[in-house]
Amino acid sequence: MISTFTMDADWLEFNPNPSQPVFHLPEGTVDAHCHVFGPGSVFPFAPERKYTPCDASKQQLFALRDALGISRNVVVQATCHGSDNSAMLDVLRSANDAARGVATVAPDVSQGELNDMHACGVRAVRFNYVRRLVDPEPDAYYHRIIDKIAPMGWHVVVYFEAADLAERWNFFTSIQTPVVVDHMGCPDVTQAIDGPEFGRFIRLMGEHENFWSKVTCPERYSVSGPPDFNDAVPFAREVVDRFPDRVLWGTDWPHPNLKGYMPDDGKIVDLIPRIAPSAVLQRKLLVENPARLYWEEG
Ligand code: 0GY
Repeated sequence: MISTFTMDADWLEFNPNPSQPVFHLPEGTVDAHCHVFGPGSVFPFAPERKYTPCDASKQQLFALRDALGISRNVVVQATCHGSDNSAMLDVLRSANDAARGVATVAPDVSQGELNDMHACGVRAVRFNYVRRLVDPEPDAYYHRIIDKIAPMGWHVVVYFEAADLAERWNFFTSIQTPVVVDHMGCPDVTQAIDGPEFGRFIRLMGEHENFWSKVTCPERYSVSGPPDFNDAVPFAREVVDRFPDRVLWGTDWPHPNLKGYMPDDGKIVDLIPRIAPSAVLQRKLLVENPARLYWEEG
């Protein structure tokens, strides 16, 4: 039976015709944060999802990759697919080693399932604490998952809102694997960059060398808005300046749950020189760091 889904009435579809970026991405650039949605007729969305998106297929992801000059992708399991990773794994199988995956799994996932995912290119699990997307679980739930994935050399990706970091601090800092923080901890960019909230995130990164940060989504957190996102870009630059060997960049395509504004992915690429101003920083952010975390074994 073919499932059909109707996207949410206020869903903003991704821009199908991104502009050609002015900034030339270095050879080997990794888009370390992107998703696929369905297509729902092939990979049905999860019954427990909190949003129903438009379809965003692997073919469309690969077309964006090639149009922007990106070499490889890290595909993050989207919450609208719950813990059914089929759509994400299908991308990995089609990408011929040019994609890695971040899965969502439950504690009862079997070793056989994990091994199959590893063979496809999965190297991490995501723990999501954003309540408009999921209902977070108690720490014990995530500990059971860590016990299974850590011996495989996988790491943990965490998505949380800045105001929740204090509450999660003890659990996060107990994790022994690398921990990648999505979207630089979702800063409230109306607060001072040297204020207590972003300061807590900087302290997390500074005191715990197993923590990495994606400097993704200035467009998501900006209040001043397009085209320059002048309030949010300095937060990304601060993280790159302080922790150049533990930062990752990504498009966040197809930009789930944005309201009011859908970015042009070519313009997202053009923010990079403002986030990482030198060629050395750009190579670390775009090429060397993601290659080390996602493609090197052992
Ligand atoms: C993102 C952000 C969002 C959604 C998801 O998995 C997801 O549903 O990650 C969001 O709505 O903030 O990382 O793309």
